[in-house]
Amino acid sequence: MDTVVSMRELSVTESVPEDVVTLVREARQVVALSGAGMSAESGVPTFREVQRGLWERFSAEELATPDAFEADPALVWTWYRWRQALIAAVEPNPGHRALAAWQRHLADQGGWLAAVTQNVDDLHERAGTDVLAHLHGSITTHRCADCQEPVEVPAPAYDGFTVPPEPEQPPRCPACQEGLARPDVVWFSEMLPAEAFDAATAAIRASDLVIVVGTSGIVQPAASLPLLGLERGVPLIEINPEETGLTEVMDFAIRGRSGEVLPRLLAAAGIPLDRR
Ligand code: BJW
Ligand code: ZN
Repeated sequence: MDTVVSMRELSVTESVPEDVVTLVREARQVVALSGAGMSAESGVPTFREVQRGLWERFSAEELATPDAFEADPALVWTWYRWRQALIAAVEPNPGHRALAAWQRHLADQGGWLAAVTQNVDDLHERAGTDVLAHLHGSITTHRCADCQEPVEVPAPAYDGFTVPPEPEQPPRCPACQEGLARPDVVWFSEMLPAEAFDAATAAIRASDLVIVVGTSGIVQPAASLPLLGLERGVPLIEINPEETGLTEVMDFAIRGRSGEVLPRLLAAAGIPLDRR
């Protein structure tokens, strides 16, 4: 396959090659698709890491499902409350800030950068990025698992770094008095929010560069989004320390951490990083 042969895998220790720098410098309509690796350097664990404490026997795939919540609501609820507290306690990293700077730079030039994230955290926003689509929802808002009405839930009382010793029951929905509150995220087997997914596909269809950062590229349908760019011949660049399910369709794969690679790439392309 041509794409495999032409894909260039680059180590972060090499200087960023001129053809990647040129793509970044000349792009005007960019889609950045981010995954958990984007927030890893902020201290948010990815889904592939071994978990600690109450959840050490479970993989993320076993907890992020409607069946898991039904079987043990307190276990799943407390996992999300702990992650919510952790996210509130950490800061955006240089990768998040570089993407925000790139978005501002392109807007100044009459272009755009559409941030499409699978992450349920708000670290892109806290770095100053206007996020087009949260494909898998948000960990900070809640809704009723039965009637789907929004449920107001106070911020968790944990410090964000200590795993709670005991599982805690989710509150009941005040609207129907029946269902349990759940995080407003997308679990396996659930549909993605149509508005977010449609916005992401429209952005990719209008883009002239797609950059895929910190995702294993195996969870569908998000992992298929870059293929819409591929169909149109849009250049695809991956930033990830590891090979992913999307590597073989990439034009360039830069092997390194997003918090290091993104600032270097933008600096090499002459995009100012430090306006905030
Ligand atoms: C760094 C780094 C650093 C580390 N810098 N990088 C077609 C075929 C087969 C299966 C399916 C299919 N279509 C649908 C499915 C089923 C399923 C699916 O895809 N399963 C796969 C496992 C195969 N998809 C769904 O169920 C979706 N719904 C759906 O399709 O509905 C219609 C339908 C239903 C049923 C059947 C058919 C159709 C919903 C998917 C929802 C995913 N939800 C989660 C949880 C969200 C809430 C929460 O946060 O808890 O979303 S699961 C989890 O995976 C989370 C993530 O957003 C998502 C993606 O993970 P991500 O971001 O890629 O993270 P990791 O941990 O996997 O990878 C981290 C990467 O970072 C690694 O590559 C590291 O190397 C890298 N990294 N440090 C840069 N410093
Ligand atoms: Zn309800």
